[in-house]
Amino acid sequence: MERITITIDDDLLTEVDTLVAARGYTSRSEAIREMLREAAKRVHLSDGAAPCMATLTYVYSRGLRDLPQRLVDTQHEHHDLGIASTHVHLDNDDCLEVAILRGPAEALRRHSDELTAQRGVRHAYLHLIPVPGERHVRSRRAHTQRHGSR
Ligand code: NI
Repeated sequence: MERITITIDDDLLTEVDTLVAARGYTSRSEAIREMLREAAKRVHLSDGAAPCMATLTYVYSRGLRDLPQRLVDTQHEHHDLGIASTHVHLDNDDCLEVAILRGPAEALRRHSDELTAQRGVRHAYLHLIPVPGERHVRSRRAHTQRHGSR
C-alpha cells in the first residue's frame, strides 16, 4: 500500500467525515478507498459490451419547452433497450421516472447520457447490474422447466 497526499476543500472533507461516521468506516482512508473502488467498478462496467440490466432514475421539469416529448422520443428510438418505465407526478412542475433497461453496458450508458444530458433533467442515476449471459440462459431454462412453456 502506498501513502499519497490529496488536497480537498473543507466542505468536502466535512462530507467525508460525515460518511465515515454514518457508514462506520474505521478511517478517512478506508472510506475514500471504498468510494474509489465503487467508482472504478462503475467505469469498468459501463465501458464494456457486458450484458446488463439497469435502472435509470431521473427527475425532469415537465413545463420546459418540448422536454417531455424529447424524452419520450429518445426512449422510442431505443425501444430495444427498454423493458418498463414508471412515471410519478412529483408536484405541479416535476416528474420522476424510473426506466428498467436491458442491453450491453455501453449502449445503456450512451442511452442514459442522451436522456439525462438534456437541460431540465436532474438527479439522474444509472445503476448497472451485470447479467452474465450464460447464467441468464440457464435461469430461463430452469424457469421453463418449473412453469412449462406456454
Ligand atoms: Ni408527471
